[in-house]
Amino acid sequence: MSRLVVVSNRVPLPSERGAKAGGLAVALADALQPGSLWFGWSGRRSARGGGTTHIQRADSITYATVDLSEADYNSFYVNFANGALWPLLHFRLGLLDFHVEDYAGYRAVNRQFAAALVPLLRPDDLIWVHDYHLIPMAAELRALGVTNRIGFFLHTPFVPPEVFYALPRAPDLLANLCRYDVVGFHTRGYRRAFLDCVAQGLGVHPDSDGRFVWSGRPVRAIIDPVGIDADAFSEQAVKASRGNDARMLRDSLGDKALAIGVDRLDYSKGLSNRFVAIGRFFANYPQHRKQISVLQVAARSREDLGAYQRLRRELDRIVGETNGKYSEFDWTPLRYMTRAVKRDTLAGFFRLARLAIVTPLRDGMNLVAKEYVAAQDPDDPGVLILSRFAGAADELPEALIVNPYDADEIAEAMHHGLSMDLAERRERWRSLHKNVCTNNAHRFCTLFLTHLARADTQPERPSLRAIS
Ligand code: GDG
Repeated sequence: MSRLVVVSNRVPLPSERGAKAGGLAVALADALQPGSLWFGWSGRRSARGGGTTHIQRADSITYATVDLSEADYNSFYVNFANGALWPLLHFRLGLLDFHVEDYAGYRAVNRQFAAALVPLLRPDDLIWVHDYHLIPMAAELRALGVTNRIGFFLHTPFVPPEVFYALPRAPDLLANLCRYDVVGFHTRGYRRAFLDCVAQGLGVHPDSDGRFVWSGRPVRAIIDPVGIDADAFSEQAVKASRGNDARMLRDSLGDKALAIGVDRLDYSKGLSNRFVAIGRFFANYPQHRKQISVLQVAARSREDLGAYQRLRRELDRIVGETNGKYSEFDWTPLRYMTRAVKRDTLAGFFRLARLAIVTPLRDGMNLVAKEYVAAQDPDDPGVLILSRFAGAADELPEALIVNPYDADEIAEAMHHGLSMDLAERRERWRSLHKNVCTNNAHRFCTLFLTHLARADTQPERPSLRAIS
């Protein structure tokens, strides 16, 4: 059997796990069989940058990491990946801040990563690269003579040509993305957008299965929604709901219900709009005042970027206004924290919550929606309010689907969710839960790796040339 080599920007080192267990580590846990290798950035900045590869082993998995220099960290990670690509891929052209030297830095770090990875590779390794930071990895590995099968999964949305081509150097980036054997997206819509960009920008016409030939190699674009380990999360939620943190939260609520939001503090997550909608809810439905508190956990992220600093100030302001307007001496409508919470504690909080408010303006998938469903008590489940612009909405239509820009609609969904009878809550939850259990982390990894293992690496075949 081939060895799996995972490549991602941040490597979740065993020594660092805890409060920040990210979605990627959870989604890939199943695929990482003993013997696998995980390669990427150490999270450290050092004067010499990526000169040395640090190797750690835990549970028969090898973690290989490199540092970044301060200059590379700024151009690759802060400025291009998160200051240009992230807003672009979330339809936020107004926030796109492109500088050609940052793109050069992005390309250079991908080249450094490829050079550090090559000595660790074996001829039959399957290489699985993750996310927008590392789009040029395959091209850089190929330039160094790597002939292995290489796949890429994009965790964000992909955008249609009229948005994508606003990015200077977009054709170069897209041509690099087409150097993989398999390119995976969460939804049909994202794959469609990618194939439209390929057709429009590269003049190549993919077939109805998402296959085409680029640079002499067959490429296949697939739909593979990311999932969670629903059973494990559910167990964690049951256990944590009996633990200390859940008890303290329950005691602090008294007889009031809980609504919960959990997101990285990111403008894509729609937190400003959500907070305005929560104010609207208490204005439009005064009968719920003092009956429910909303807890928003918004772990700080990417604090080096101005857009994130501005967002944080804006959220502080809206929370202050909302609480100033509606609080009573014995009741706070909106509890807001910008520190991360431990994963098992979160699972317990999800189980306590009567409502989850998951309203990103755009989101590749959104795992919180799936975690909330997995954490519920089947006999008395809560209600999920979900943005139509999260990839998860494609799979979870039995949630209360809302337009995250419409404060009245979110307020109405909160009222609807709180008024919903037990029979309807159970019926909706059963369908949601079935989906979360079926489209789980195991299926996500197996589907991708099956496609990758079967990828046709032969140079251009006549049948494919005819359609390109
Ligand atoms: C990207 C895409 C796509 C959140 N706060 C805390 C915490 N979390 C955990 C959640 C969840 C994960 O982090 C966040 O996953 P999301 O999917 O919601 O969002 P992104 O971080 O933006 O992830 C997204 C995902 O990749 C996977 O493909 O779904 O669309 O943007 O697991 O529970 N975990 C802990 N403390 C926190 O305070 N421990």
